[in-house]
Amino acid sequence: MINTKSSIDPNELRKLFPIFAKRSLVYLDSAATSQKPEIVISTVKKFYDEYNSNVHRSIYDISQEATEAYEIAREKIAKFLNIDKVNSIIFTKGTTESINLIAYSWVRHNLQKDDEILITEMEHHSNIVPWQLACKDIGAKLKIIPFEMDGTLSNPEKYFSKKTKLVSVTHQSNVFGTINDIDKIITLAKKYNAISVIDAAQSVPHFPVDVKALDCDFLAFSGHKMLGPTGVGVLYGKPELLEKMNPFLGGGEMIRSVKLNESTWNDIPWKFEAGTPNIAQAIGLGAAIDLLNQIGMKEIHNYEKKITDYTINSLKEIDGIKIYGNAPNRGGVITFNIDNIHSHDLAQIVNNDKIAIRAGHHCAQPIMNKLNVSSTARVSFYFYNTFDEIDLLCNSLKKAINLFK
Ligand code: 7TS
Repeated sequence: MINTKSSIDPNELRKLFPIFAKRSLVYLDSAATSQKPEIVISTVKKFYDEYNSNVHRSIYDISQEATEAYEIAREKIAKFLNIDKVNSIIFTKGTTESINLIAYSWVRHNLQKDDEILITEMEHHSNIVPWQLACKDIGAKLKIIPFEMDGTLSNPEKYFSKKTKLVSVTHQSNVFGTINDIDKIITLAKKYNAISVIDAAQSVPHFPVDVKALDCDFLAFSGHKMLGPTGVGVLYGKPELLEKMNPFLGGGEMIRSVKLNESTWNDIPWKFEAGTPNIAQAIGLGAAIDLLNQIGMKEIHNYEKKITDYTINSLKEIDGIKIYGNAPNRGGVITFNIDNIHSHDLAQIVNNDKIAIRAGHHCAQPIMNKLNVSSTARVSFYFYNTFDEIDLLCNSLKKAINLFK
């Protein structure tokens, strides 16, 4: 029997999300993007209703208010990650832009021909392609730590060498749900004098991440996967690295002075925030963090562990199901296929029961290639999912099997 007891009451917490009152929806795709609570929506609306203006530019009241709210959001993020130096938090568009920023502003200025970047075979495309592009420009090599068929990484040290200059690894896989031992990766990076980058897109939203304790060099995540609006994400970088790095995008706000033939740069983090940022979205992300803190990240993680165990047990009862990944330490993402039914057909059929699941390659084609499948179905959770919803999913999947008999 799975213990389903938790301090989280998903039925109560669901009431914070307007979408669940407005439509019948079993939403099992939070790894793609989370739903948005009323407090985030109203915080964004309040910005536009009451103090819409640009930041860091003007002395009139509403501009001061906007600047203060934007910078308070940055402070909330630093605190959430247990980071002392607020200037190490850069607002970006999301994980993808955060990783590209490192590839442009650090890698292209610090790597040389034949140097190596190390990633794993279980990365999202956004933690593969930026490095491929950079390696191509520099003549550097992209090396891969393969995953085992249970969705874990074994013996990563084998792939490090004196040439390894940067290692970038996902904290939690968006396909297998595996929570990787990033402490080990960061320790290895230090041993080999390489820069460590953590793709925390699937971890920061779901369990406590203590960046001070991790002591990684960079960490990237997206606001929209953690109750926040789309269009805002974060890059954490060690200030001593950020200080030395070249800017990413050039334009307004990232400068100290501009002459027609040369310019100098603003302090960090603003050196990396060219142009008008996503102000309302950043402030909305601050509201999301307040709510996550109220609910409790440990509690969220424990609840998601329980619903994940319950789902795996329930899915295993279904004939012809194959679940990919079986890591002992995992989060709320489960990927599977059912014999003779294409994952897109599965997603379509459960959609008729108002159940939203993801089907496809999950922006992780190298994983699909190794599993020898073109696509899979995937369910992923947040604290607003109930055990009843899992029963509805399993009934709907059984209906699909009967349809294809
Ligand atoms: N890294 C991981 C591990 C991810 O899961 C995602 C998005 C990204 C990076 C990119 O985040 P973005 O906000 O910049 O797009 N993952 C997914 C997913 O699994 N389904 O849709 C998006």
